[in-house]
Amino acid sequence: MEESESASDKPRPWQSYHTVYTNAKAGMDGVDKEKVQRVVYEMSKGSKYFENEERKEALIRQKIEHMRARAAKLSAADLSHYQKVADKRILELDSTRDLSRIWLHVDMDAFYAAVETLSNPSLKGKPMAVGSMSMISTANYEARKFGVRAAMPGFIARELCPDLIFAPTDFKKYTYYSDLTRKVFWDYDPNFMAASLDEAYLDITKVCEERSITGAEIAEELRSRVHEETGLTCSVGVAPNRLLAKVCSDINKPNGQFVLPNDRMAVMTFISSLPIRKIGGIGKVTENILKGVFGISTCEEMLQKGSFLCALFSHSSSDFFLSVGLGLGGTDTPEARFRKSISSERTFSATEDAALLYQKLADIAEMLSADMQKEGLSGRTLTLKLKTASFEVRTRAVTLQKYISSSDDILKHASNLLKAELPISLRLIGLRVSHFNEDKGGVPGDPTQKTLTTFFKSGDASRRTGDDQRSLGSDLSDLHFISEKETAISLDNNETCHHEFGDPFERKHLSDIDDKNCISSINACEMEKIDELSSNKTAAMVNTADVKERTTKSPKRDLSRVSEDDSSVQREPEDSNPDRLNKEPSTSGNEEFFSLNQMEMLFWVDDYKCSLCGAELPSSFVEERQEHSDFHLAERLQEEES
Ligand code: TTP
Ligand code: MG
Repeated sequence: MEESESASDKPRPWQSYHTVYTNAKAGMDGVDKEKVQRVVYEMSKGSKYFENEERKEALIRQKIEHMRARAAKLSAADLSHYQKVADKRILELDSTRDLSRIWLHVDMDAFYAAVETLSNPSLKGKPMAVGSMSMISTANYEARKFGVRAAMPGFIARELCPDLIFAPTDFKKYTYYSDLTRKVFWDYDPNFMAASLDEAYLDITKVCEERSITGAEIAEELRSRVHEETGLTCSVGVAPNRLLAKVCSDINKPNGQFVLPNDRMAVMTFISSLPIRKIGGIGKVTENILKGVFGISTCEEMLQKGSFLCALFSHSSSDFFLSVGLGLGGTDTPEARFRKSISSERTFSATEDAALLYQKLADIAEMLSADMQKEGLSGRTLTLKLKTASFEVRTRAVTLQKYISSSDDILKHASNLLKAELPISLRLIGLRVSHFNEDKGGVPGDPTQKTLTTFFKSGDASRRTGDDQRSLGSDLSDLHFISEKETAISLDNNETCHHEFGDPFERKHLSDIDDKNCISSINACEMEKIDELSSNKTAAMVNTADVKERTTKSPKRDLSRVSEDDSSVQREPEDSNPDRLNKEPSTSGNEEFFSLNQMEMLFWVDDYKCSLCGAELPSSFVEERQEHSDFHLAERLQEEES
């Protein structure tokens, strides 16, 4: 089945080429990692992705050396001082432990692939992936045995598994099944937090109490109800906080569950041997640095090396590391936030076929309209976003005299905007509606339960595939320890993000729910102003679809003004948007977790585009996003050091 690697003395450059594709996802335990590494190496050699990976590796090595040197300079007196600091902090953090809640994390198994198999049972038992030759969204467990996994380019996947069957993405179908699962979740926690189409966090404390039933029983019941309603299986983790619940849901995947009791001892035992990489927010850079400099590979070792962590990292970063060592995580239910815009967009292979572009526009208008109607929203400003074949990003906005929400209305105005740009070759079209009718929802100050629940039901739900991406959600993971500055992210209304979600432990360090929440709120404030960056840098690095592609930067064009009878059409001003990030001094200790200054700040615009460089990664590409923020972190560290 495999080519022999007989000549052991032959150079094996791929061995040091560590991509996300070699990181294990559920069902990939027995995978021949070296083969995957070699295939990925051979097939991506010379690409931008490859160059970037090499650069990252070099930066990480440099950082490790630098930190080792700093650690070596610590005197015995320094270390004894920092040991006291660490001991005190561990006690303080431990005293914040909340064991009163029971959190459940549910994650559908091979979600898109399972839905495709449901509608085409002949796929059962065969290795299959959803997506295309440029990118796959997920693979079933049969394909994973070959090393095929989500976010891998299809051409690499086919090389790994020649019999791989590709199923095209059918986003509508996934949304339909996702909605069915959410109806079940609703019964257990009406305020459940959807982290993506196939993932949610439920606070089951109340239902356990009311029914005098254990978390494990609820998990069993919920899984079988999801199966009854959808024909699909899911896996569940139950734990005293969200961070742990998420780790737990992966343990017995697929179609399994794992329960961590609400008991300090049990948590500490669980966490003691847990590899740090299992924690959302700890990506490759952090993992390599902690391992390379301090020899930390398990969560427990964070506590053992507390003195070094306190000596060499910022207060916020060391707090985060120590809290991981203690198995602390979010237990609160974040408050509702209200949207100020709603958007939908789609990425596709570049085309200049106008009919095709109009068809895409019509599809997006329909998706957007459906989302708006679900939430009872109507708005007056319609923004068209285009990304050209050369990665230039343009936005055109029209402010109408009446509020719209129907797909016909949206399409009519969007078509006018698009028409003015033709002929054009595009790879992305997006539509956003803002300037909502305040009587119809999305109104700050009108926190009805319905709105609240709707927000959590749909607001966090990222729609993600290689081809279809819609807004909301984000990830700032792994950037936390780069900043020592007491700065915070400020929203247009002078709120800071961290005021919204009071959990110091799951915030930016975790790529799961809290990031999504935070960014939902960022999105709510329309902090989306990255066109300039993206137009010039989108071609860069991580988008796996770009592995084979060579792109050229194109200068921004001077965008003309268009006008329309009942509306004004304008290029969105680049510097007058009040909804951007501002630097604000933070006001509480916990806010340090957000302490990233404006340039260091990374978030995912419209749920898929890196705010720093414009590279595209949908929210479900958790590890890839991790890698991506790692890259920026490394870049930043290099700057600091030079
Ligand atoms: P995941 O829950 O990460 O993956 P999965 O459900 O396919 O497999 P499992 O949970 O059993 O490990 O993602 C859910 C869906 O999101 C997935 O079916 C397809 C989509 N997705 C992408 O589009 N791109 C990605 O990179 C990932 C990871 C997922
Ligand atoms: Mg899943």
